[in-house]
Amino acid sequence: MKTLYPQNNAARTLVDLGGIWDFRLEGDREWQRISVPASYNDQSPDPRFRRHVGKAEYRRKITVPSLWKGMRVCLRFDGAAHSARILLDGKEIGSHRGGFLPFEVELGGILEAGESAWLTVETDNRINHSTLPIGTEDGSTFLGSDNPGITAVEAGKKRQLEQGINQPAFDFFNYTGLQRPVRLIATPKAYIRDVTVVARTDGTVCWSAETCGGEGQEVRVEFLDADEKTVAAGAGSEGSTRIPEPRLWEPRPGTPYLYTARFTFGEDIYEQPFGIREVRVEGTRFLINGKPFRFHGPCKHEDSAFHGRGMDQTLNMMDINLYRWMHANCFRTSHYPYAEEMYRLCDREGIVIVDETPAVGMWADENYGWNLKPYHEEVLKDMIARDKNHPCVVMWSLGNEPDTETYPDKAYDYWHPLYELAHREDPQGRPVTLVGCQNRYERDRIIPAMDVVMINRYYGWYNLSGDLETARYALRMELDWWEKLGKPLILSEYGADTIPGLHGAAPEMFTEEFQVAFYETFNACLDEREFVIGEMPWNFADFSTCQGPLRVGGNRKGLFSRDRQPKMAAHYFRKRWGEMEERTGKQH
Ligand code: BDP
Repeated sequence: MKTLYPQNNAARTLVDLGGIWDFRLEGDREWQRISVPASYNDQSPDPRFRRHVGKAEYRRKITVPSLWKGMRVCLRFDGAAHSARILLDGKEIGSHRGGFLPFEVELGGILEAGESAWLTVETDNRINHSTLPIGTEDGSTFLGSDNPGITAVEAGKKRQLEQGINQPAFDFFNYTGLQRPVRLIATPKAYIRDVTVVARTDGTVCWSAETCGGEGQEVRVEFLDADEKTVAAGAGSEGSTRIPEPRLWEPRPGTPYLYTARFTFGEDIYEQPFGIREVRVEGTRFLINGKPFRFHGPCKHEDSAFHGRGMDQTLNMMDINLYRWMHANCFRTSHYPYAEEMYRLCDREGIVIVDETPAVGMWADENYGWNLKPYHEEVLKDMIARDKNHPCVVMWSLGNEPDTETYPDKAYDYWHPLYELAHREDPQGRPVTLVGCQNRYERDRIIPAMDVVMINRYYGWYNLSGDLETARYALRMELDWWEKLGKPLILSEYGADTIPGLHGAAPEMFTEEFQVAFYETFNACLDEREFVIGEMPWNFADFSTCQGPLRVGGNRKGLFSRDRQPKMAAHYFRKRWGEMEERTGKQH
């Protein structure tokens, strides 16, 4: 669904519905209290909140201000995981599938200015082979050992399934609920539905705007520089013009200069920030504004204590400041599109984003994804529609670690049309990738077909465990193979679980010394190769996962602890990336 990021301006207004709502888990009669936006799972000591499988209900009273008379009013949900039904005074007025992208529900003809009603949102956190992200359907766990054939274990699994088990096919906790802002928004009746801005480094800007209603009205657009001075203008629902002496949006350590396109249509106004920057893959290089860009920054999760996956601007600010502290210049939104506020912040901070769909946990069978494809296409389109204007977004990731080797042809037939779709949908023509897992890479047909090869590798951790000498040997051997492809490669995940405060003069697994030695080993191999254009350690910070014998209080591969305190490896990367930044800085 196309829905512009809500804004307050001379024509539009909004009411943030964040705060304490009524809440109950399916089957409960009593209402409790819950904070929105946030995942509900970690807001109570009641273990049922954490373990809950199925539906949950949120409720609060809403009032459309009488001042909004004559305006178009709707509810805007930035993300309700994983699906939601919206009811007003008990009557369903909308629904949405997928927890990481926004949707609107129109209130026109349902609730008028000056009226109040009870808003109920019913969320559902169940995941399976038809959802994104994906859940296992046989109850098998991502992290545990299933002990096939052991009678009592099999019987136990059967019982779990009967009682409604919800196993993620991915390695992050299945946080859910109203995790992102909910707002009442008002626009003029005839309004701007969508805007697109594509700017080239020579100053050419193409725009388009979709409008609803307002027959005979014309779209006008003004382009403002960062001092709010008008530098170009145009009229019509699409067109192009030229910005004189264009100032480019450069990633850190350059200046992420932002312009604003102010669209007007009848009484409506929408202000779209944008940057002048071009992205292109040429040979084995990734060019931003014609200059080779090297990605260095850890992948993230939306994850923190109490909030779970809930949007938290203070956390976002701290995380981005830690990126700056480390001299990191990018991250991948592993493994789902993040809250819009984060992209807006990165536009301003010059942090580059690889934007990923929630396609994580893709299994392989004879029917490879047949029941998922149309929905996956919709999610990809909606993600691109939401994020297309952000200068910080430089590449699309179709998904993370699908099985691409069991049925390589089927995997190709599933993913390649999505690759083409992403190219068709993106007005800025950004490169497209798919993140591959540790596999028999020679069998893989689809990862090599991407514009940039992104691979996750754990030599020395999940395999060749603790033996970094051999890990180096194996990694070199694999890199030799990829080098022949002649495409740019990013190591999109590599890392080692590390318990802060656990030390060993001889670096052994789980110690802070081992994490540093692991990265030194990998990085030495990456530094040998020109076609390697990026390194994305896994992960920025420790994060919550489902339970399993491989996880002690979650995934501990963070460079930082979950409360954002640096491990030794964070200092190591700070030094490494600081030196890289200095070298890049000199080229500016
Ligand atoms: C990779 C996954 C990531 C995991 C990581 C790990 O892409 O989601 O958290 O492994 O095991 O395979 O730490």
